[in-house]
Amino acid sequence: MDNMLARTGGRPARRGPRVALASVVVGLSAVATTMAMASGANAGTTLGASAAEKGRYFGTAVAANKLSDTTYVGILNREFNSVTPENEMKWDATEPSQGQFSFTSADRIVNHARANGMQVRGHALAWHSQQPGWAQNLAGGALRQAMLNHVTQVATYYRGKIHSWDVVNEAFADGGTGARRDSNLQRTGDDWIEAAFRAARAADPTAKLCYNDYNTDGQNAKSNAVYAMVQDFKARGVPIDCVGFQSHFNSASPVPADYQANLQRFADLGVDVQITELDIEGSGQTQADNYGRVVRACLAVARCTGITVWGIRDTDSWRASGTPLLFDGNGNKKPAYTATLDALNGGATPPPSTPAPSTPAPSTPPPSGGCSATVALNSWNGGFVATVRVTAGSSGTGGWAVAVTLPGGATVTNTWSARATGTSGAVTFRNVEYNGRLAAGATTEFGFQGTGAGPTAAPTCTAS
Ligand code: 9MR
Repeated sequence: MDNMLARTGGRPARRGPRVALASVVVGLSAVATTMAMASGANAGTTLGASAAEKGRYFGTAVAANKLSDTTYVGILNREFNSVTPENEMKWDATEPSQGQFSFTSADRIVNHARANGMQVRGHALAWHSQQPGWAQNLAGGALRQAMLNHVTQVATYYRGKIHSWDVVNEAFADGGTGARRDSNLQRTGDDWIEAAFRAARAADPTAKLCYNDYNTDGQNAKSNAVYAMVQDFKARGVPIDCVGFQSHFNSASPVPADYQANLQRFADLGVDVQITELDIEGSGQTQADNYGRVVRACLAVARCTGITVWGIRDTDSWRASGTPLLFDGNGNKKPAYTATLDALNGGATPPPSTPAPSTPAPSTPPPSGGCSATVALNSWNGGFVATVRVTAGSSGTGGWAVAVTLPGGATVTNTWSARATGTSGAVTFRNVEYNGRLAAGATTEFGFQGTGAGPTAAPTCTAS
């Protein structure tokens, strides 16, 4: 590990779970995670330092039970400046019984990373796979609520420690349909993905929020469907900051010819792109060339902010027989390692631009005038998510306040993109810094989550 990077991560890990759902608001704030930039002696000689010279991170999946393997830890600390827990943050690991959270294994990885100046990618909050048995047996409103609670609790516990979260993993089907993957989560309603992103933003406004998938590395029906979703999220103000491309390659699924172009078209939507689970089956120069291509593609896309390989040594891989990684079973560097390092040290490319917040604030001075608001409700037995659309009147707004009346017994548990006053009965939601100023006819959205029944009466909007 590069010493310069090590010094950037010196804050002590905070211990002990934070409690339940925040009852007041966490407003969406611009995500400004400072990239560790190395310029020290190791630049050009290790993956992490060389990537940092290009304004990127270079990470690996880590398994907590290997942190006692000295060869493994030696390579980890020397070469990488980002880690992704391979299994330890998944739903089955972190909430084995409903409402009972277990962070011991994930904490081992997070604490190791922080002690060594490495960033952490959180993986994964909501996924059809690796669910605990109790969640597999839930459906409908109960599952939706359990999923949102899981997202909220885990993202809250790790608030401030996660560079990027894979909020939703693998939600689209393979094949040519571009459809969503059928799953218990999908059967709770199409909006489960955006609900998860909103809950994650409310819980940790500092983490970048990613959608992560495989077989989306080139342009195809599946990646087109993800593209359309991201485009729609950006248009409607659903908080999404990044798209993860897993990049598991082998002879049946090679690095696509349009890999770089595909990364670029997503970046052009206004999100960061990240290579999240890279492994390439093979050996020798062919494998090395493929690694080089992938790294150069990322460096050529300004908003490709980092690369994570899915394990350290071939023997650590979920596909060990395909020898898909950068180090052999003895921890020796393979030709693929050299090609990767050479590519990282190659020609100059612009560093990633500072990501824009999901909804940039208009720079025009605040006008005044009226506004109106409508509520779209997604309700289930015992809870709801309300999405409120605010529309400025003919004079525009300099700020707005939306008054909502909740039925008896209902309580607001989470709010995003607004600040709430009160949690039950008459609740007023006011704009946050970036979404108060609306030009005539312009709209913005905020949302809140609650227990009990959602509002039935129309909200009233007051502009300032
Ligand atoms: O590498 C992970 C392996 O140890 C687990 O057994 C497997 C179970 O689903 O998940 C592997 O990681 C997956 C990742 O979480 C999501 N994308 C596909 C990865 C490889 O299966």
